Amino acid sequence: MSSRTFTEEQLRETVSLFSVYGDFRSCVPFGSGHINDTFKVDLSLGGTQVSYILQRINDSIFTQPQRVMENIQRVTEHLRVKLAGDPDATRKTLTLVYARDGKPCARGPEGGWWRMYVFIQNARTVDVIEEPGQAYKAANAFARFQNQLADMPAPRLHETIPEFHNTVSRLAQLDAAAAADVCARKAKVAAELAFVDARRAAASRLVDLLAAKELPERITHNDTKINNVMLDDATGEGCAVIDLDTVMPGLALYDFGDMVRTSTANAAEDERDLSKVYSRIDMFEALARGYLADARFLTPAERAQLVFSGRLITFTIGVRFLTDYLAGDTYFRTSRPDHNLDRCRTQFKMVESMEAQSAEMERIVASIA
Ligand code: ADP
Ligand code: GN1
Ligand code: MG
Repeated sequence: MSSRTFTEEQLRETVSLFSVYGDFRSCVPFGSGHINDTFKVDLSLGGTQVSYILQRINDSIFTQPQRVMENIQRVTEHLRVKLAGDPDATRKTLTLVYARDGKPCARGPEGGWWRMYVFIQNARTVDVIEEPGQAYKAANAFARFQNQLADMPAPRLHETIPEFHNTVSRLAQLDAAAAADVCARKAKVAAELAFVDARRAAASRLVDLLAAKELPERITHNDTKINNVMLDDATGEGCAVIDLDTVMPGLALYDFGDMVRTSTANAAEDERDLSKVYSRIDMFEALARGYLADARFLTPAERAQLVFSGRLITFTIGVRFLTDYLAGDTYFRTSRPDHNLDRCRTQFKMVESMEAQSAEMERIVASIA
């Protein structure tokens, strides 16, 4: 998927659908997410600048945006109650800005579904981790998030994308894309397909343990990449966990695994020089310490799969990039030819790096009380 473009008039009209006040100053693309169209909106109110995040929900991926918004409303409200009395509450969770008709999202002039959040000031996201302290703090924030959601009242949250992390289903999607080979790219990815074939046997481990009730279902974030947590400019602490589209029932292990994938990576997800791509053990140690400091709810069965979950999620996301490459780049936003193939290759290089370090990673997890 390449980026959509919107006219300034469309963006101004979209902003005016929400309950915000002030003179329009600007609305510019923001962040580096692969899924939604994200903008920073600046308004001037009595001489003060007020800022918001405006997002067009990707409704080819989230085919029922209302269900996504129902989940997000329930989750942000639950977090707001948990943070009651905290003077920093609006920086510690996303705050939805409702549309003028009272709904949590609005239909824009071009027909898409849009939502708005208060812009979290004095904090930033990073695409590649910079130092181990950041890994500790990010993991700590995601563990706190899982803790805060542990007692969400019924009903069960909607599954906004069914079988999202199910590696077995993801492999079936890859096989279908390879068989169809709509862009005649299969020959070019023979090495990547062989890499996948050599690892199929382990694909069902977590889904089997879940089906056997040996692993518990929890409310999880499901997209814990490092740029989905805001880090405070002053303290570096993880303040708000963002990108709540896939908060739904899942495995805590998938969240930990995706942190290992992104927070231990030495290079960007789309780095072309694979000699720069590997998983850093110092980052892994900091991440595991930060996560386990707060994720005290983990059962022994979950702890036993922490290291494996890093490899599994990295493999699965590599499989998803490869599938999208074969299918003609319809899912993830791309900005150059072969972008998804480059991303697939970094993931598989990360898997190899984690395989080589798995004994050391297990030793680290075992050493943490
Ligand atoms: P995507 O699903 O496309 O990844 P995100 O919700 O993660 O979209 O938003 C993209 C980027 O926008 C984030 O990585 C972050 O940098 C920025 N962002 C999102 N929400 C906020 C917010 N409330 N305040 C400040 N920045 C935000
Ligand atoms: C997408 O939305 P974003 O960019 O944070 C994707 C994740 C992938 C990630 C890979 C809804 O995350 O599952 O792990 O790209 N989100 C969705 O970078 O598919
Ligand atoms: Mg994101």
